[in-house]
Amino acid sequence: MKMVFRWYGEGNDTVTLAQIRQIPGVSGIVWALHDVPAGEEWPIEKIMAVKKLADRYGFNVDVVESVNVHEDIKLGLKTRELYIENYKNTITKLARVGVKVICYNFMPVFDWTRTDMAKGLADGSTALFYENEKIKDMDPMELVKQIASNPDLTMPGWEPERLRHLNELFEAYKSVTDEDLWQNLKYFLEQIIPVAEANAIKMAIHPDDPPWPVFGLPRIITNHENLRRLLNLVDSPYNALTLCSGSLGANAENDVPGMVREFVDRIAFAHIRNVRRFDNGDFIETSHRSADGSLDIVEIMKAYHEGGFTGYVRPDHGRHIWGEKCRPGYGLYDRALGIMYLWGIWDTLEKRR
Ligand code: DNO
Repeated sequence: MKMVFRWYGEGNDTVTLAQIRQIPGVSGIVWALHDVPAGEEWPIEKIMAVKKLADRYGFNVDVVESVNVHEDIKLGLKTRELYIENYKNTITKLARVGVKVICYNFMPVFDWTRTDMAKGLADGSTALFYENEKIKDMDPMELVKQIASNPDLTMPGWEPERLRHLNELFEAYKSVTDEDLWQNLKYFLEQIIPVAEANAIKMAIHPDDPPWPVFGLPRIITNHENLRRLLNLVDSPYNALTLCSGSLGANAENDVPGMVREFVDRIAFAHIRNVRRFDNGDFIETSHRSADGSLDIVEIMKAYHEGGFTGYVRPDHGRHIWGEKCRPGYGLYDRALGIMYLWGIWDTLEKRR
């Protein structure tokens, strides 16, 4: 496996490349042009600038997370043609700096959703939390207002640009069923996968987080059967997965090691994190350690190892520990601890081989 670390860019992240370089075994940064709105073509100069910076620290830029998909594509509107064209051009440009994997998602309107960015854990740290009842009763506009009024709450995927047209978007999605969303995803993939293939870039879809509908919006990348369906929409190794253990694992019915075993050849990118699930459907993100959460991270790593996984891995969200002020879930310390846990498991498995 190739270990990589998500980095939001200079001036946009509390973690520095100099710090990341001191985490053992990290070969690349997972990056994006966070200031380019979804649907627009990425400017080559900006892409080159990230590459130049990464080179200075000896990091590869193989994995991009994310090139966001414009809502018109998900909604299947006529205007999608322009945005698909832009997407294709971005893929081609990313190939010029050696990108190998593009992570994206197909969640309507919102990306990942939580109700509390800093819920206290018993050890005094804080972590991202999802409270089922709260979401059920919540007007999404309320959540958006909270986020807009508190810069510390910024979550990727909840960019102001995306949220500006929220009412219209909700209106537009009213008539979109799960099946429509599948059709729109198929249409998108049929157009972009040949371009990805020609550029040797794997398109790795991220599962929906949490893996169930929120605010009445459809969500389809949620379980084993649907991952299988996704891979069959376009049967190419370039139509691949970002298998996120924490997203899928929020639903106790999802057998994450089983998914890894079945799909390992089509997983381009592994997001690894643990979550503790509660009986009422709430969940909180924990340290990576198996004993701390509901997911057996050792078993998940074993499944990757047995499958001969050679793709990219990143520690996913971490807790906020040792007083660190950082983007929710994206501090330095707990993700670095997570990496050492993952390496510990992996190196032991390697030695036993
Ligand atoms: C959350 C991330 C997601 C992910 C997107 C992929 O921390 O895992 O925001 O980047 O869903 O497009």
